[in-house]
Amino acid sequence: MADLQRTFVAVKPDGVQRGLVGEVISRFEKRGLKLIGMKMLHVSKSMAETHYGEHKGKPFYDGLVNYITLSPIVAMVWQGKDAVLLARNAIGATNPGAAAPGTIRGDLAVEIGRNIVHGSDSPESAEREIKIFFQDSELLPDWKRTHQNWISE
Ligand code: IDP
Ligand code: MG
Repeated sequence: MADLQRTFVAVKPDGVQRGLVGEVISRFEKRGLKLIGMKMLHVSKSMAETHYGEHKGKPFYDGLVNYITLSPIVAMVWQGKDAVLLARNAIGATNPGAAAPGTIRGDLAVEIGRNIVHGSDSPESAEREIKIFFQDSELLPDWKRTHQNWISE
């Protein structure tokens, strides 16, 4: 399948603290994406700086690195047709105030600095981000879902 993609999704420290891990996972499961890797970890400052390198120099950068390292996250890799766009749409706009109802941020968050969840913004970002958080051996891209044919033709 040409458009089979992986995307990196993380429940950020606020989402974990607020008990929203299950809620976030549930939305992706129900949508039909396939979970191929998951772990809980405490992000180090250097991992945070690598992951958010594109934002270095912006006014919110120091606060962002602090936020993501405050307490554990749950890191996940989801696979499916157009997984990157599907996940971004399900997550909603960066600023929860502008996020549509029905999206994770639009339903569960109020502030840009506490927006619960991360999702890769392109297939290239996804591959880069997955490598920061997972070894290849920690991913199970080939497990068979018995109802796969009822999700994709
Ligand atoms: P994204 O998470 O929707 O891809 P980005 O623009 O890549 O949004 O920003 C990364 C993260 O940085 C956001 O999810 C949010 O946590 C934080 N962030 C972005 N802009 C601001 C801001 O203006 N103030 C505080 N935090 C911000
Ligand atoms: Mg981003």
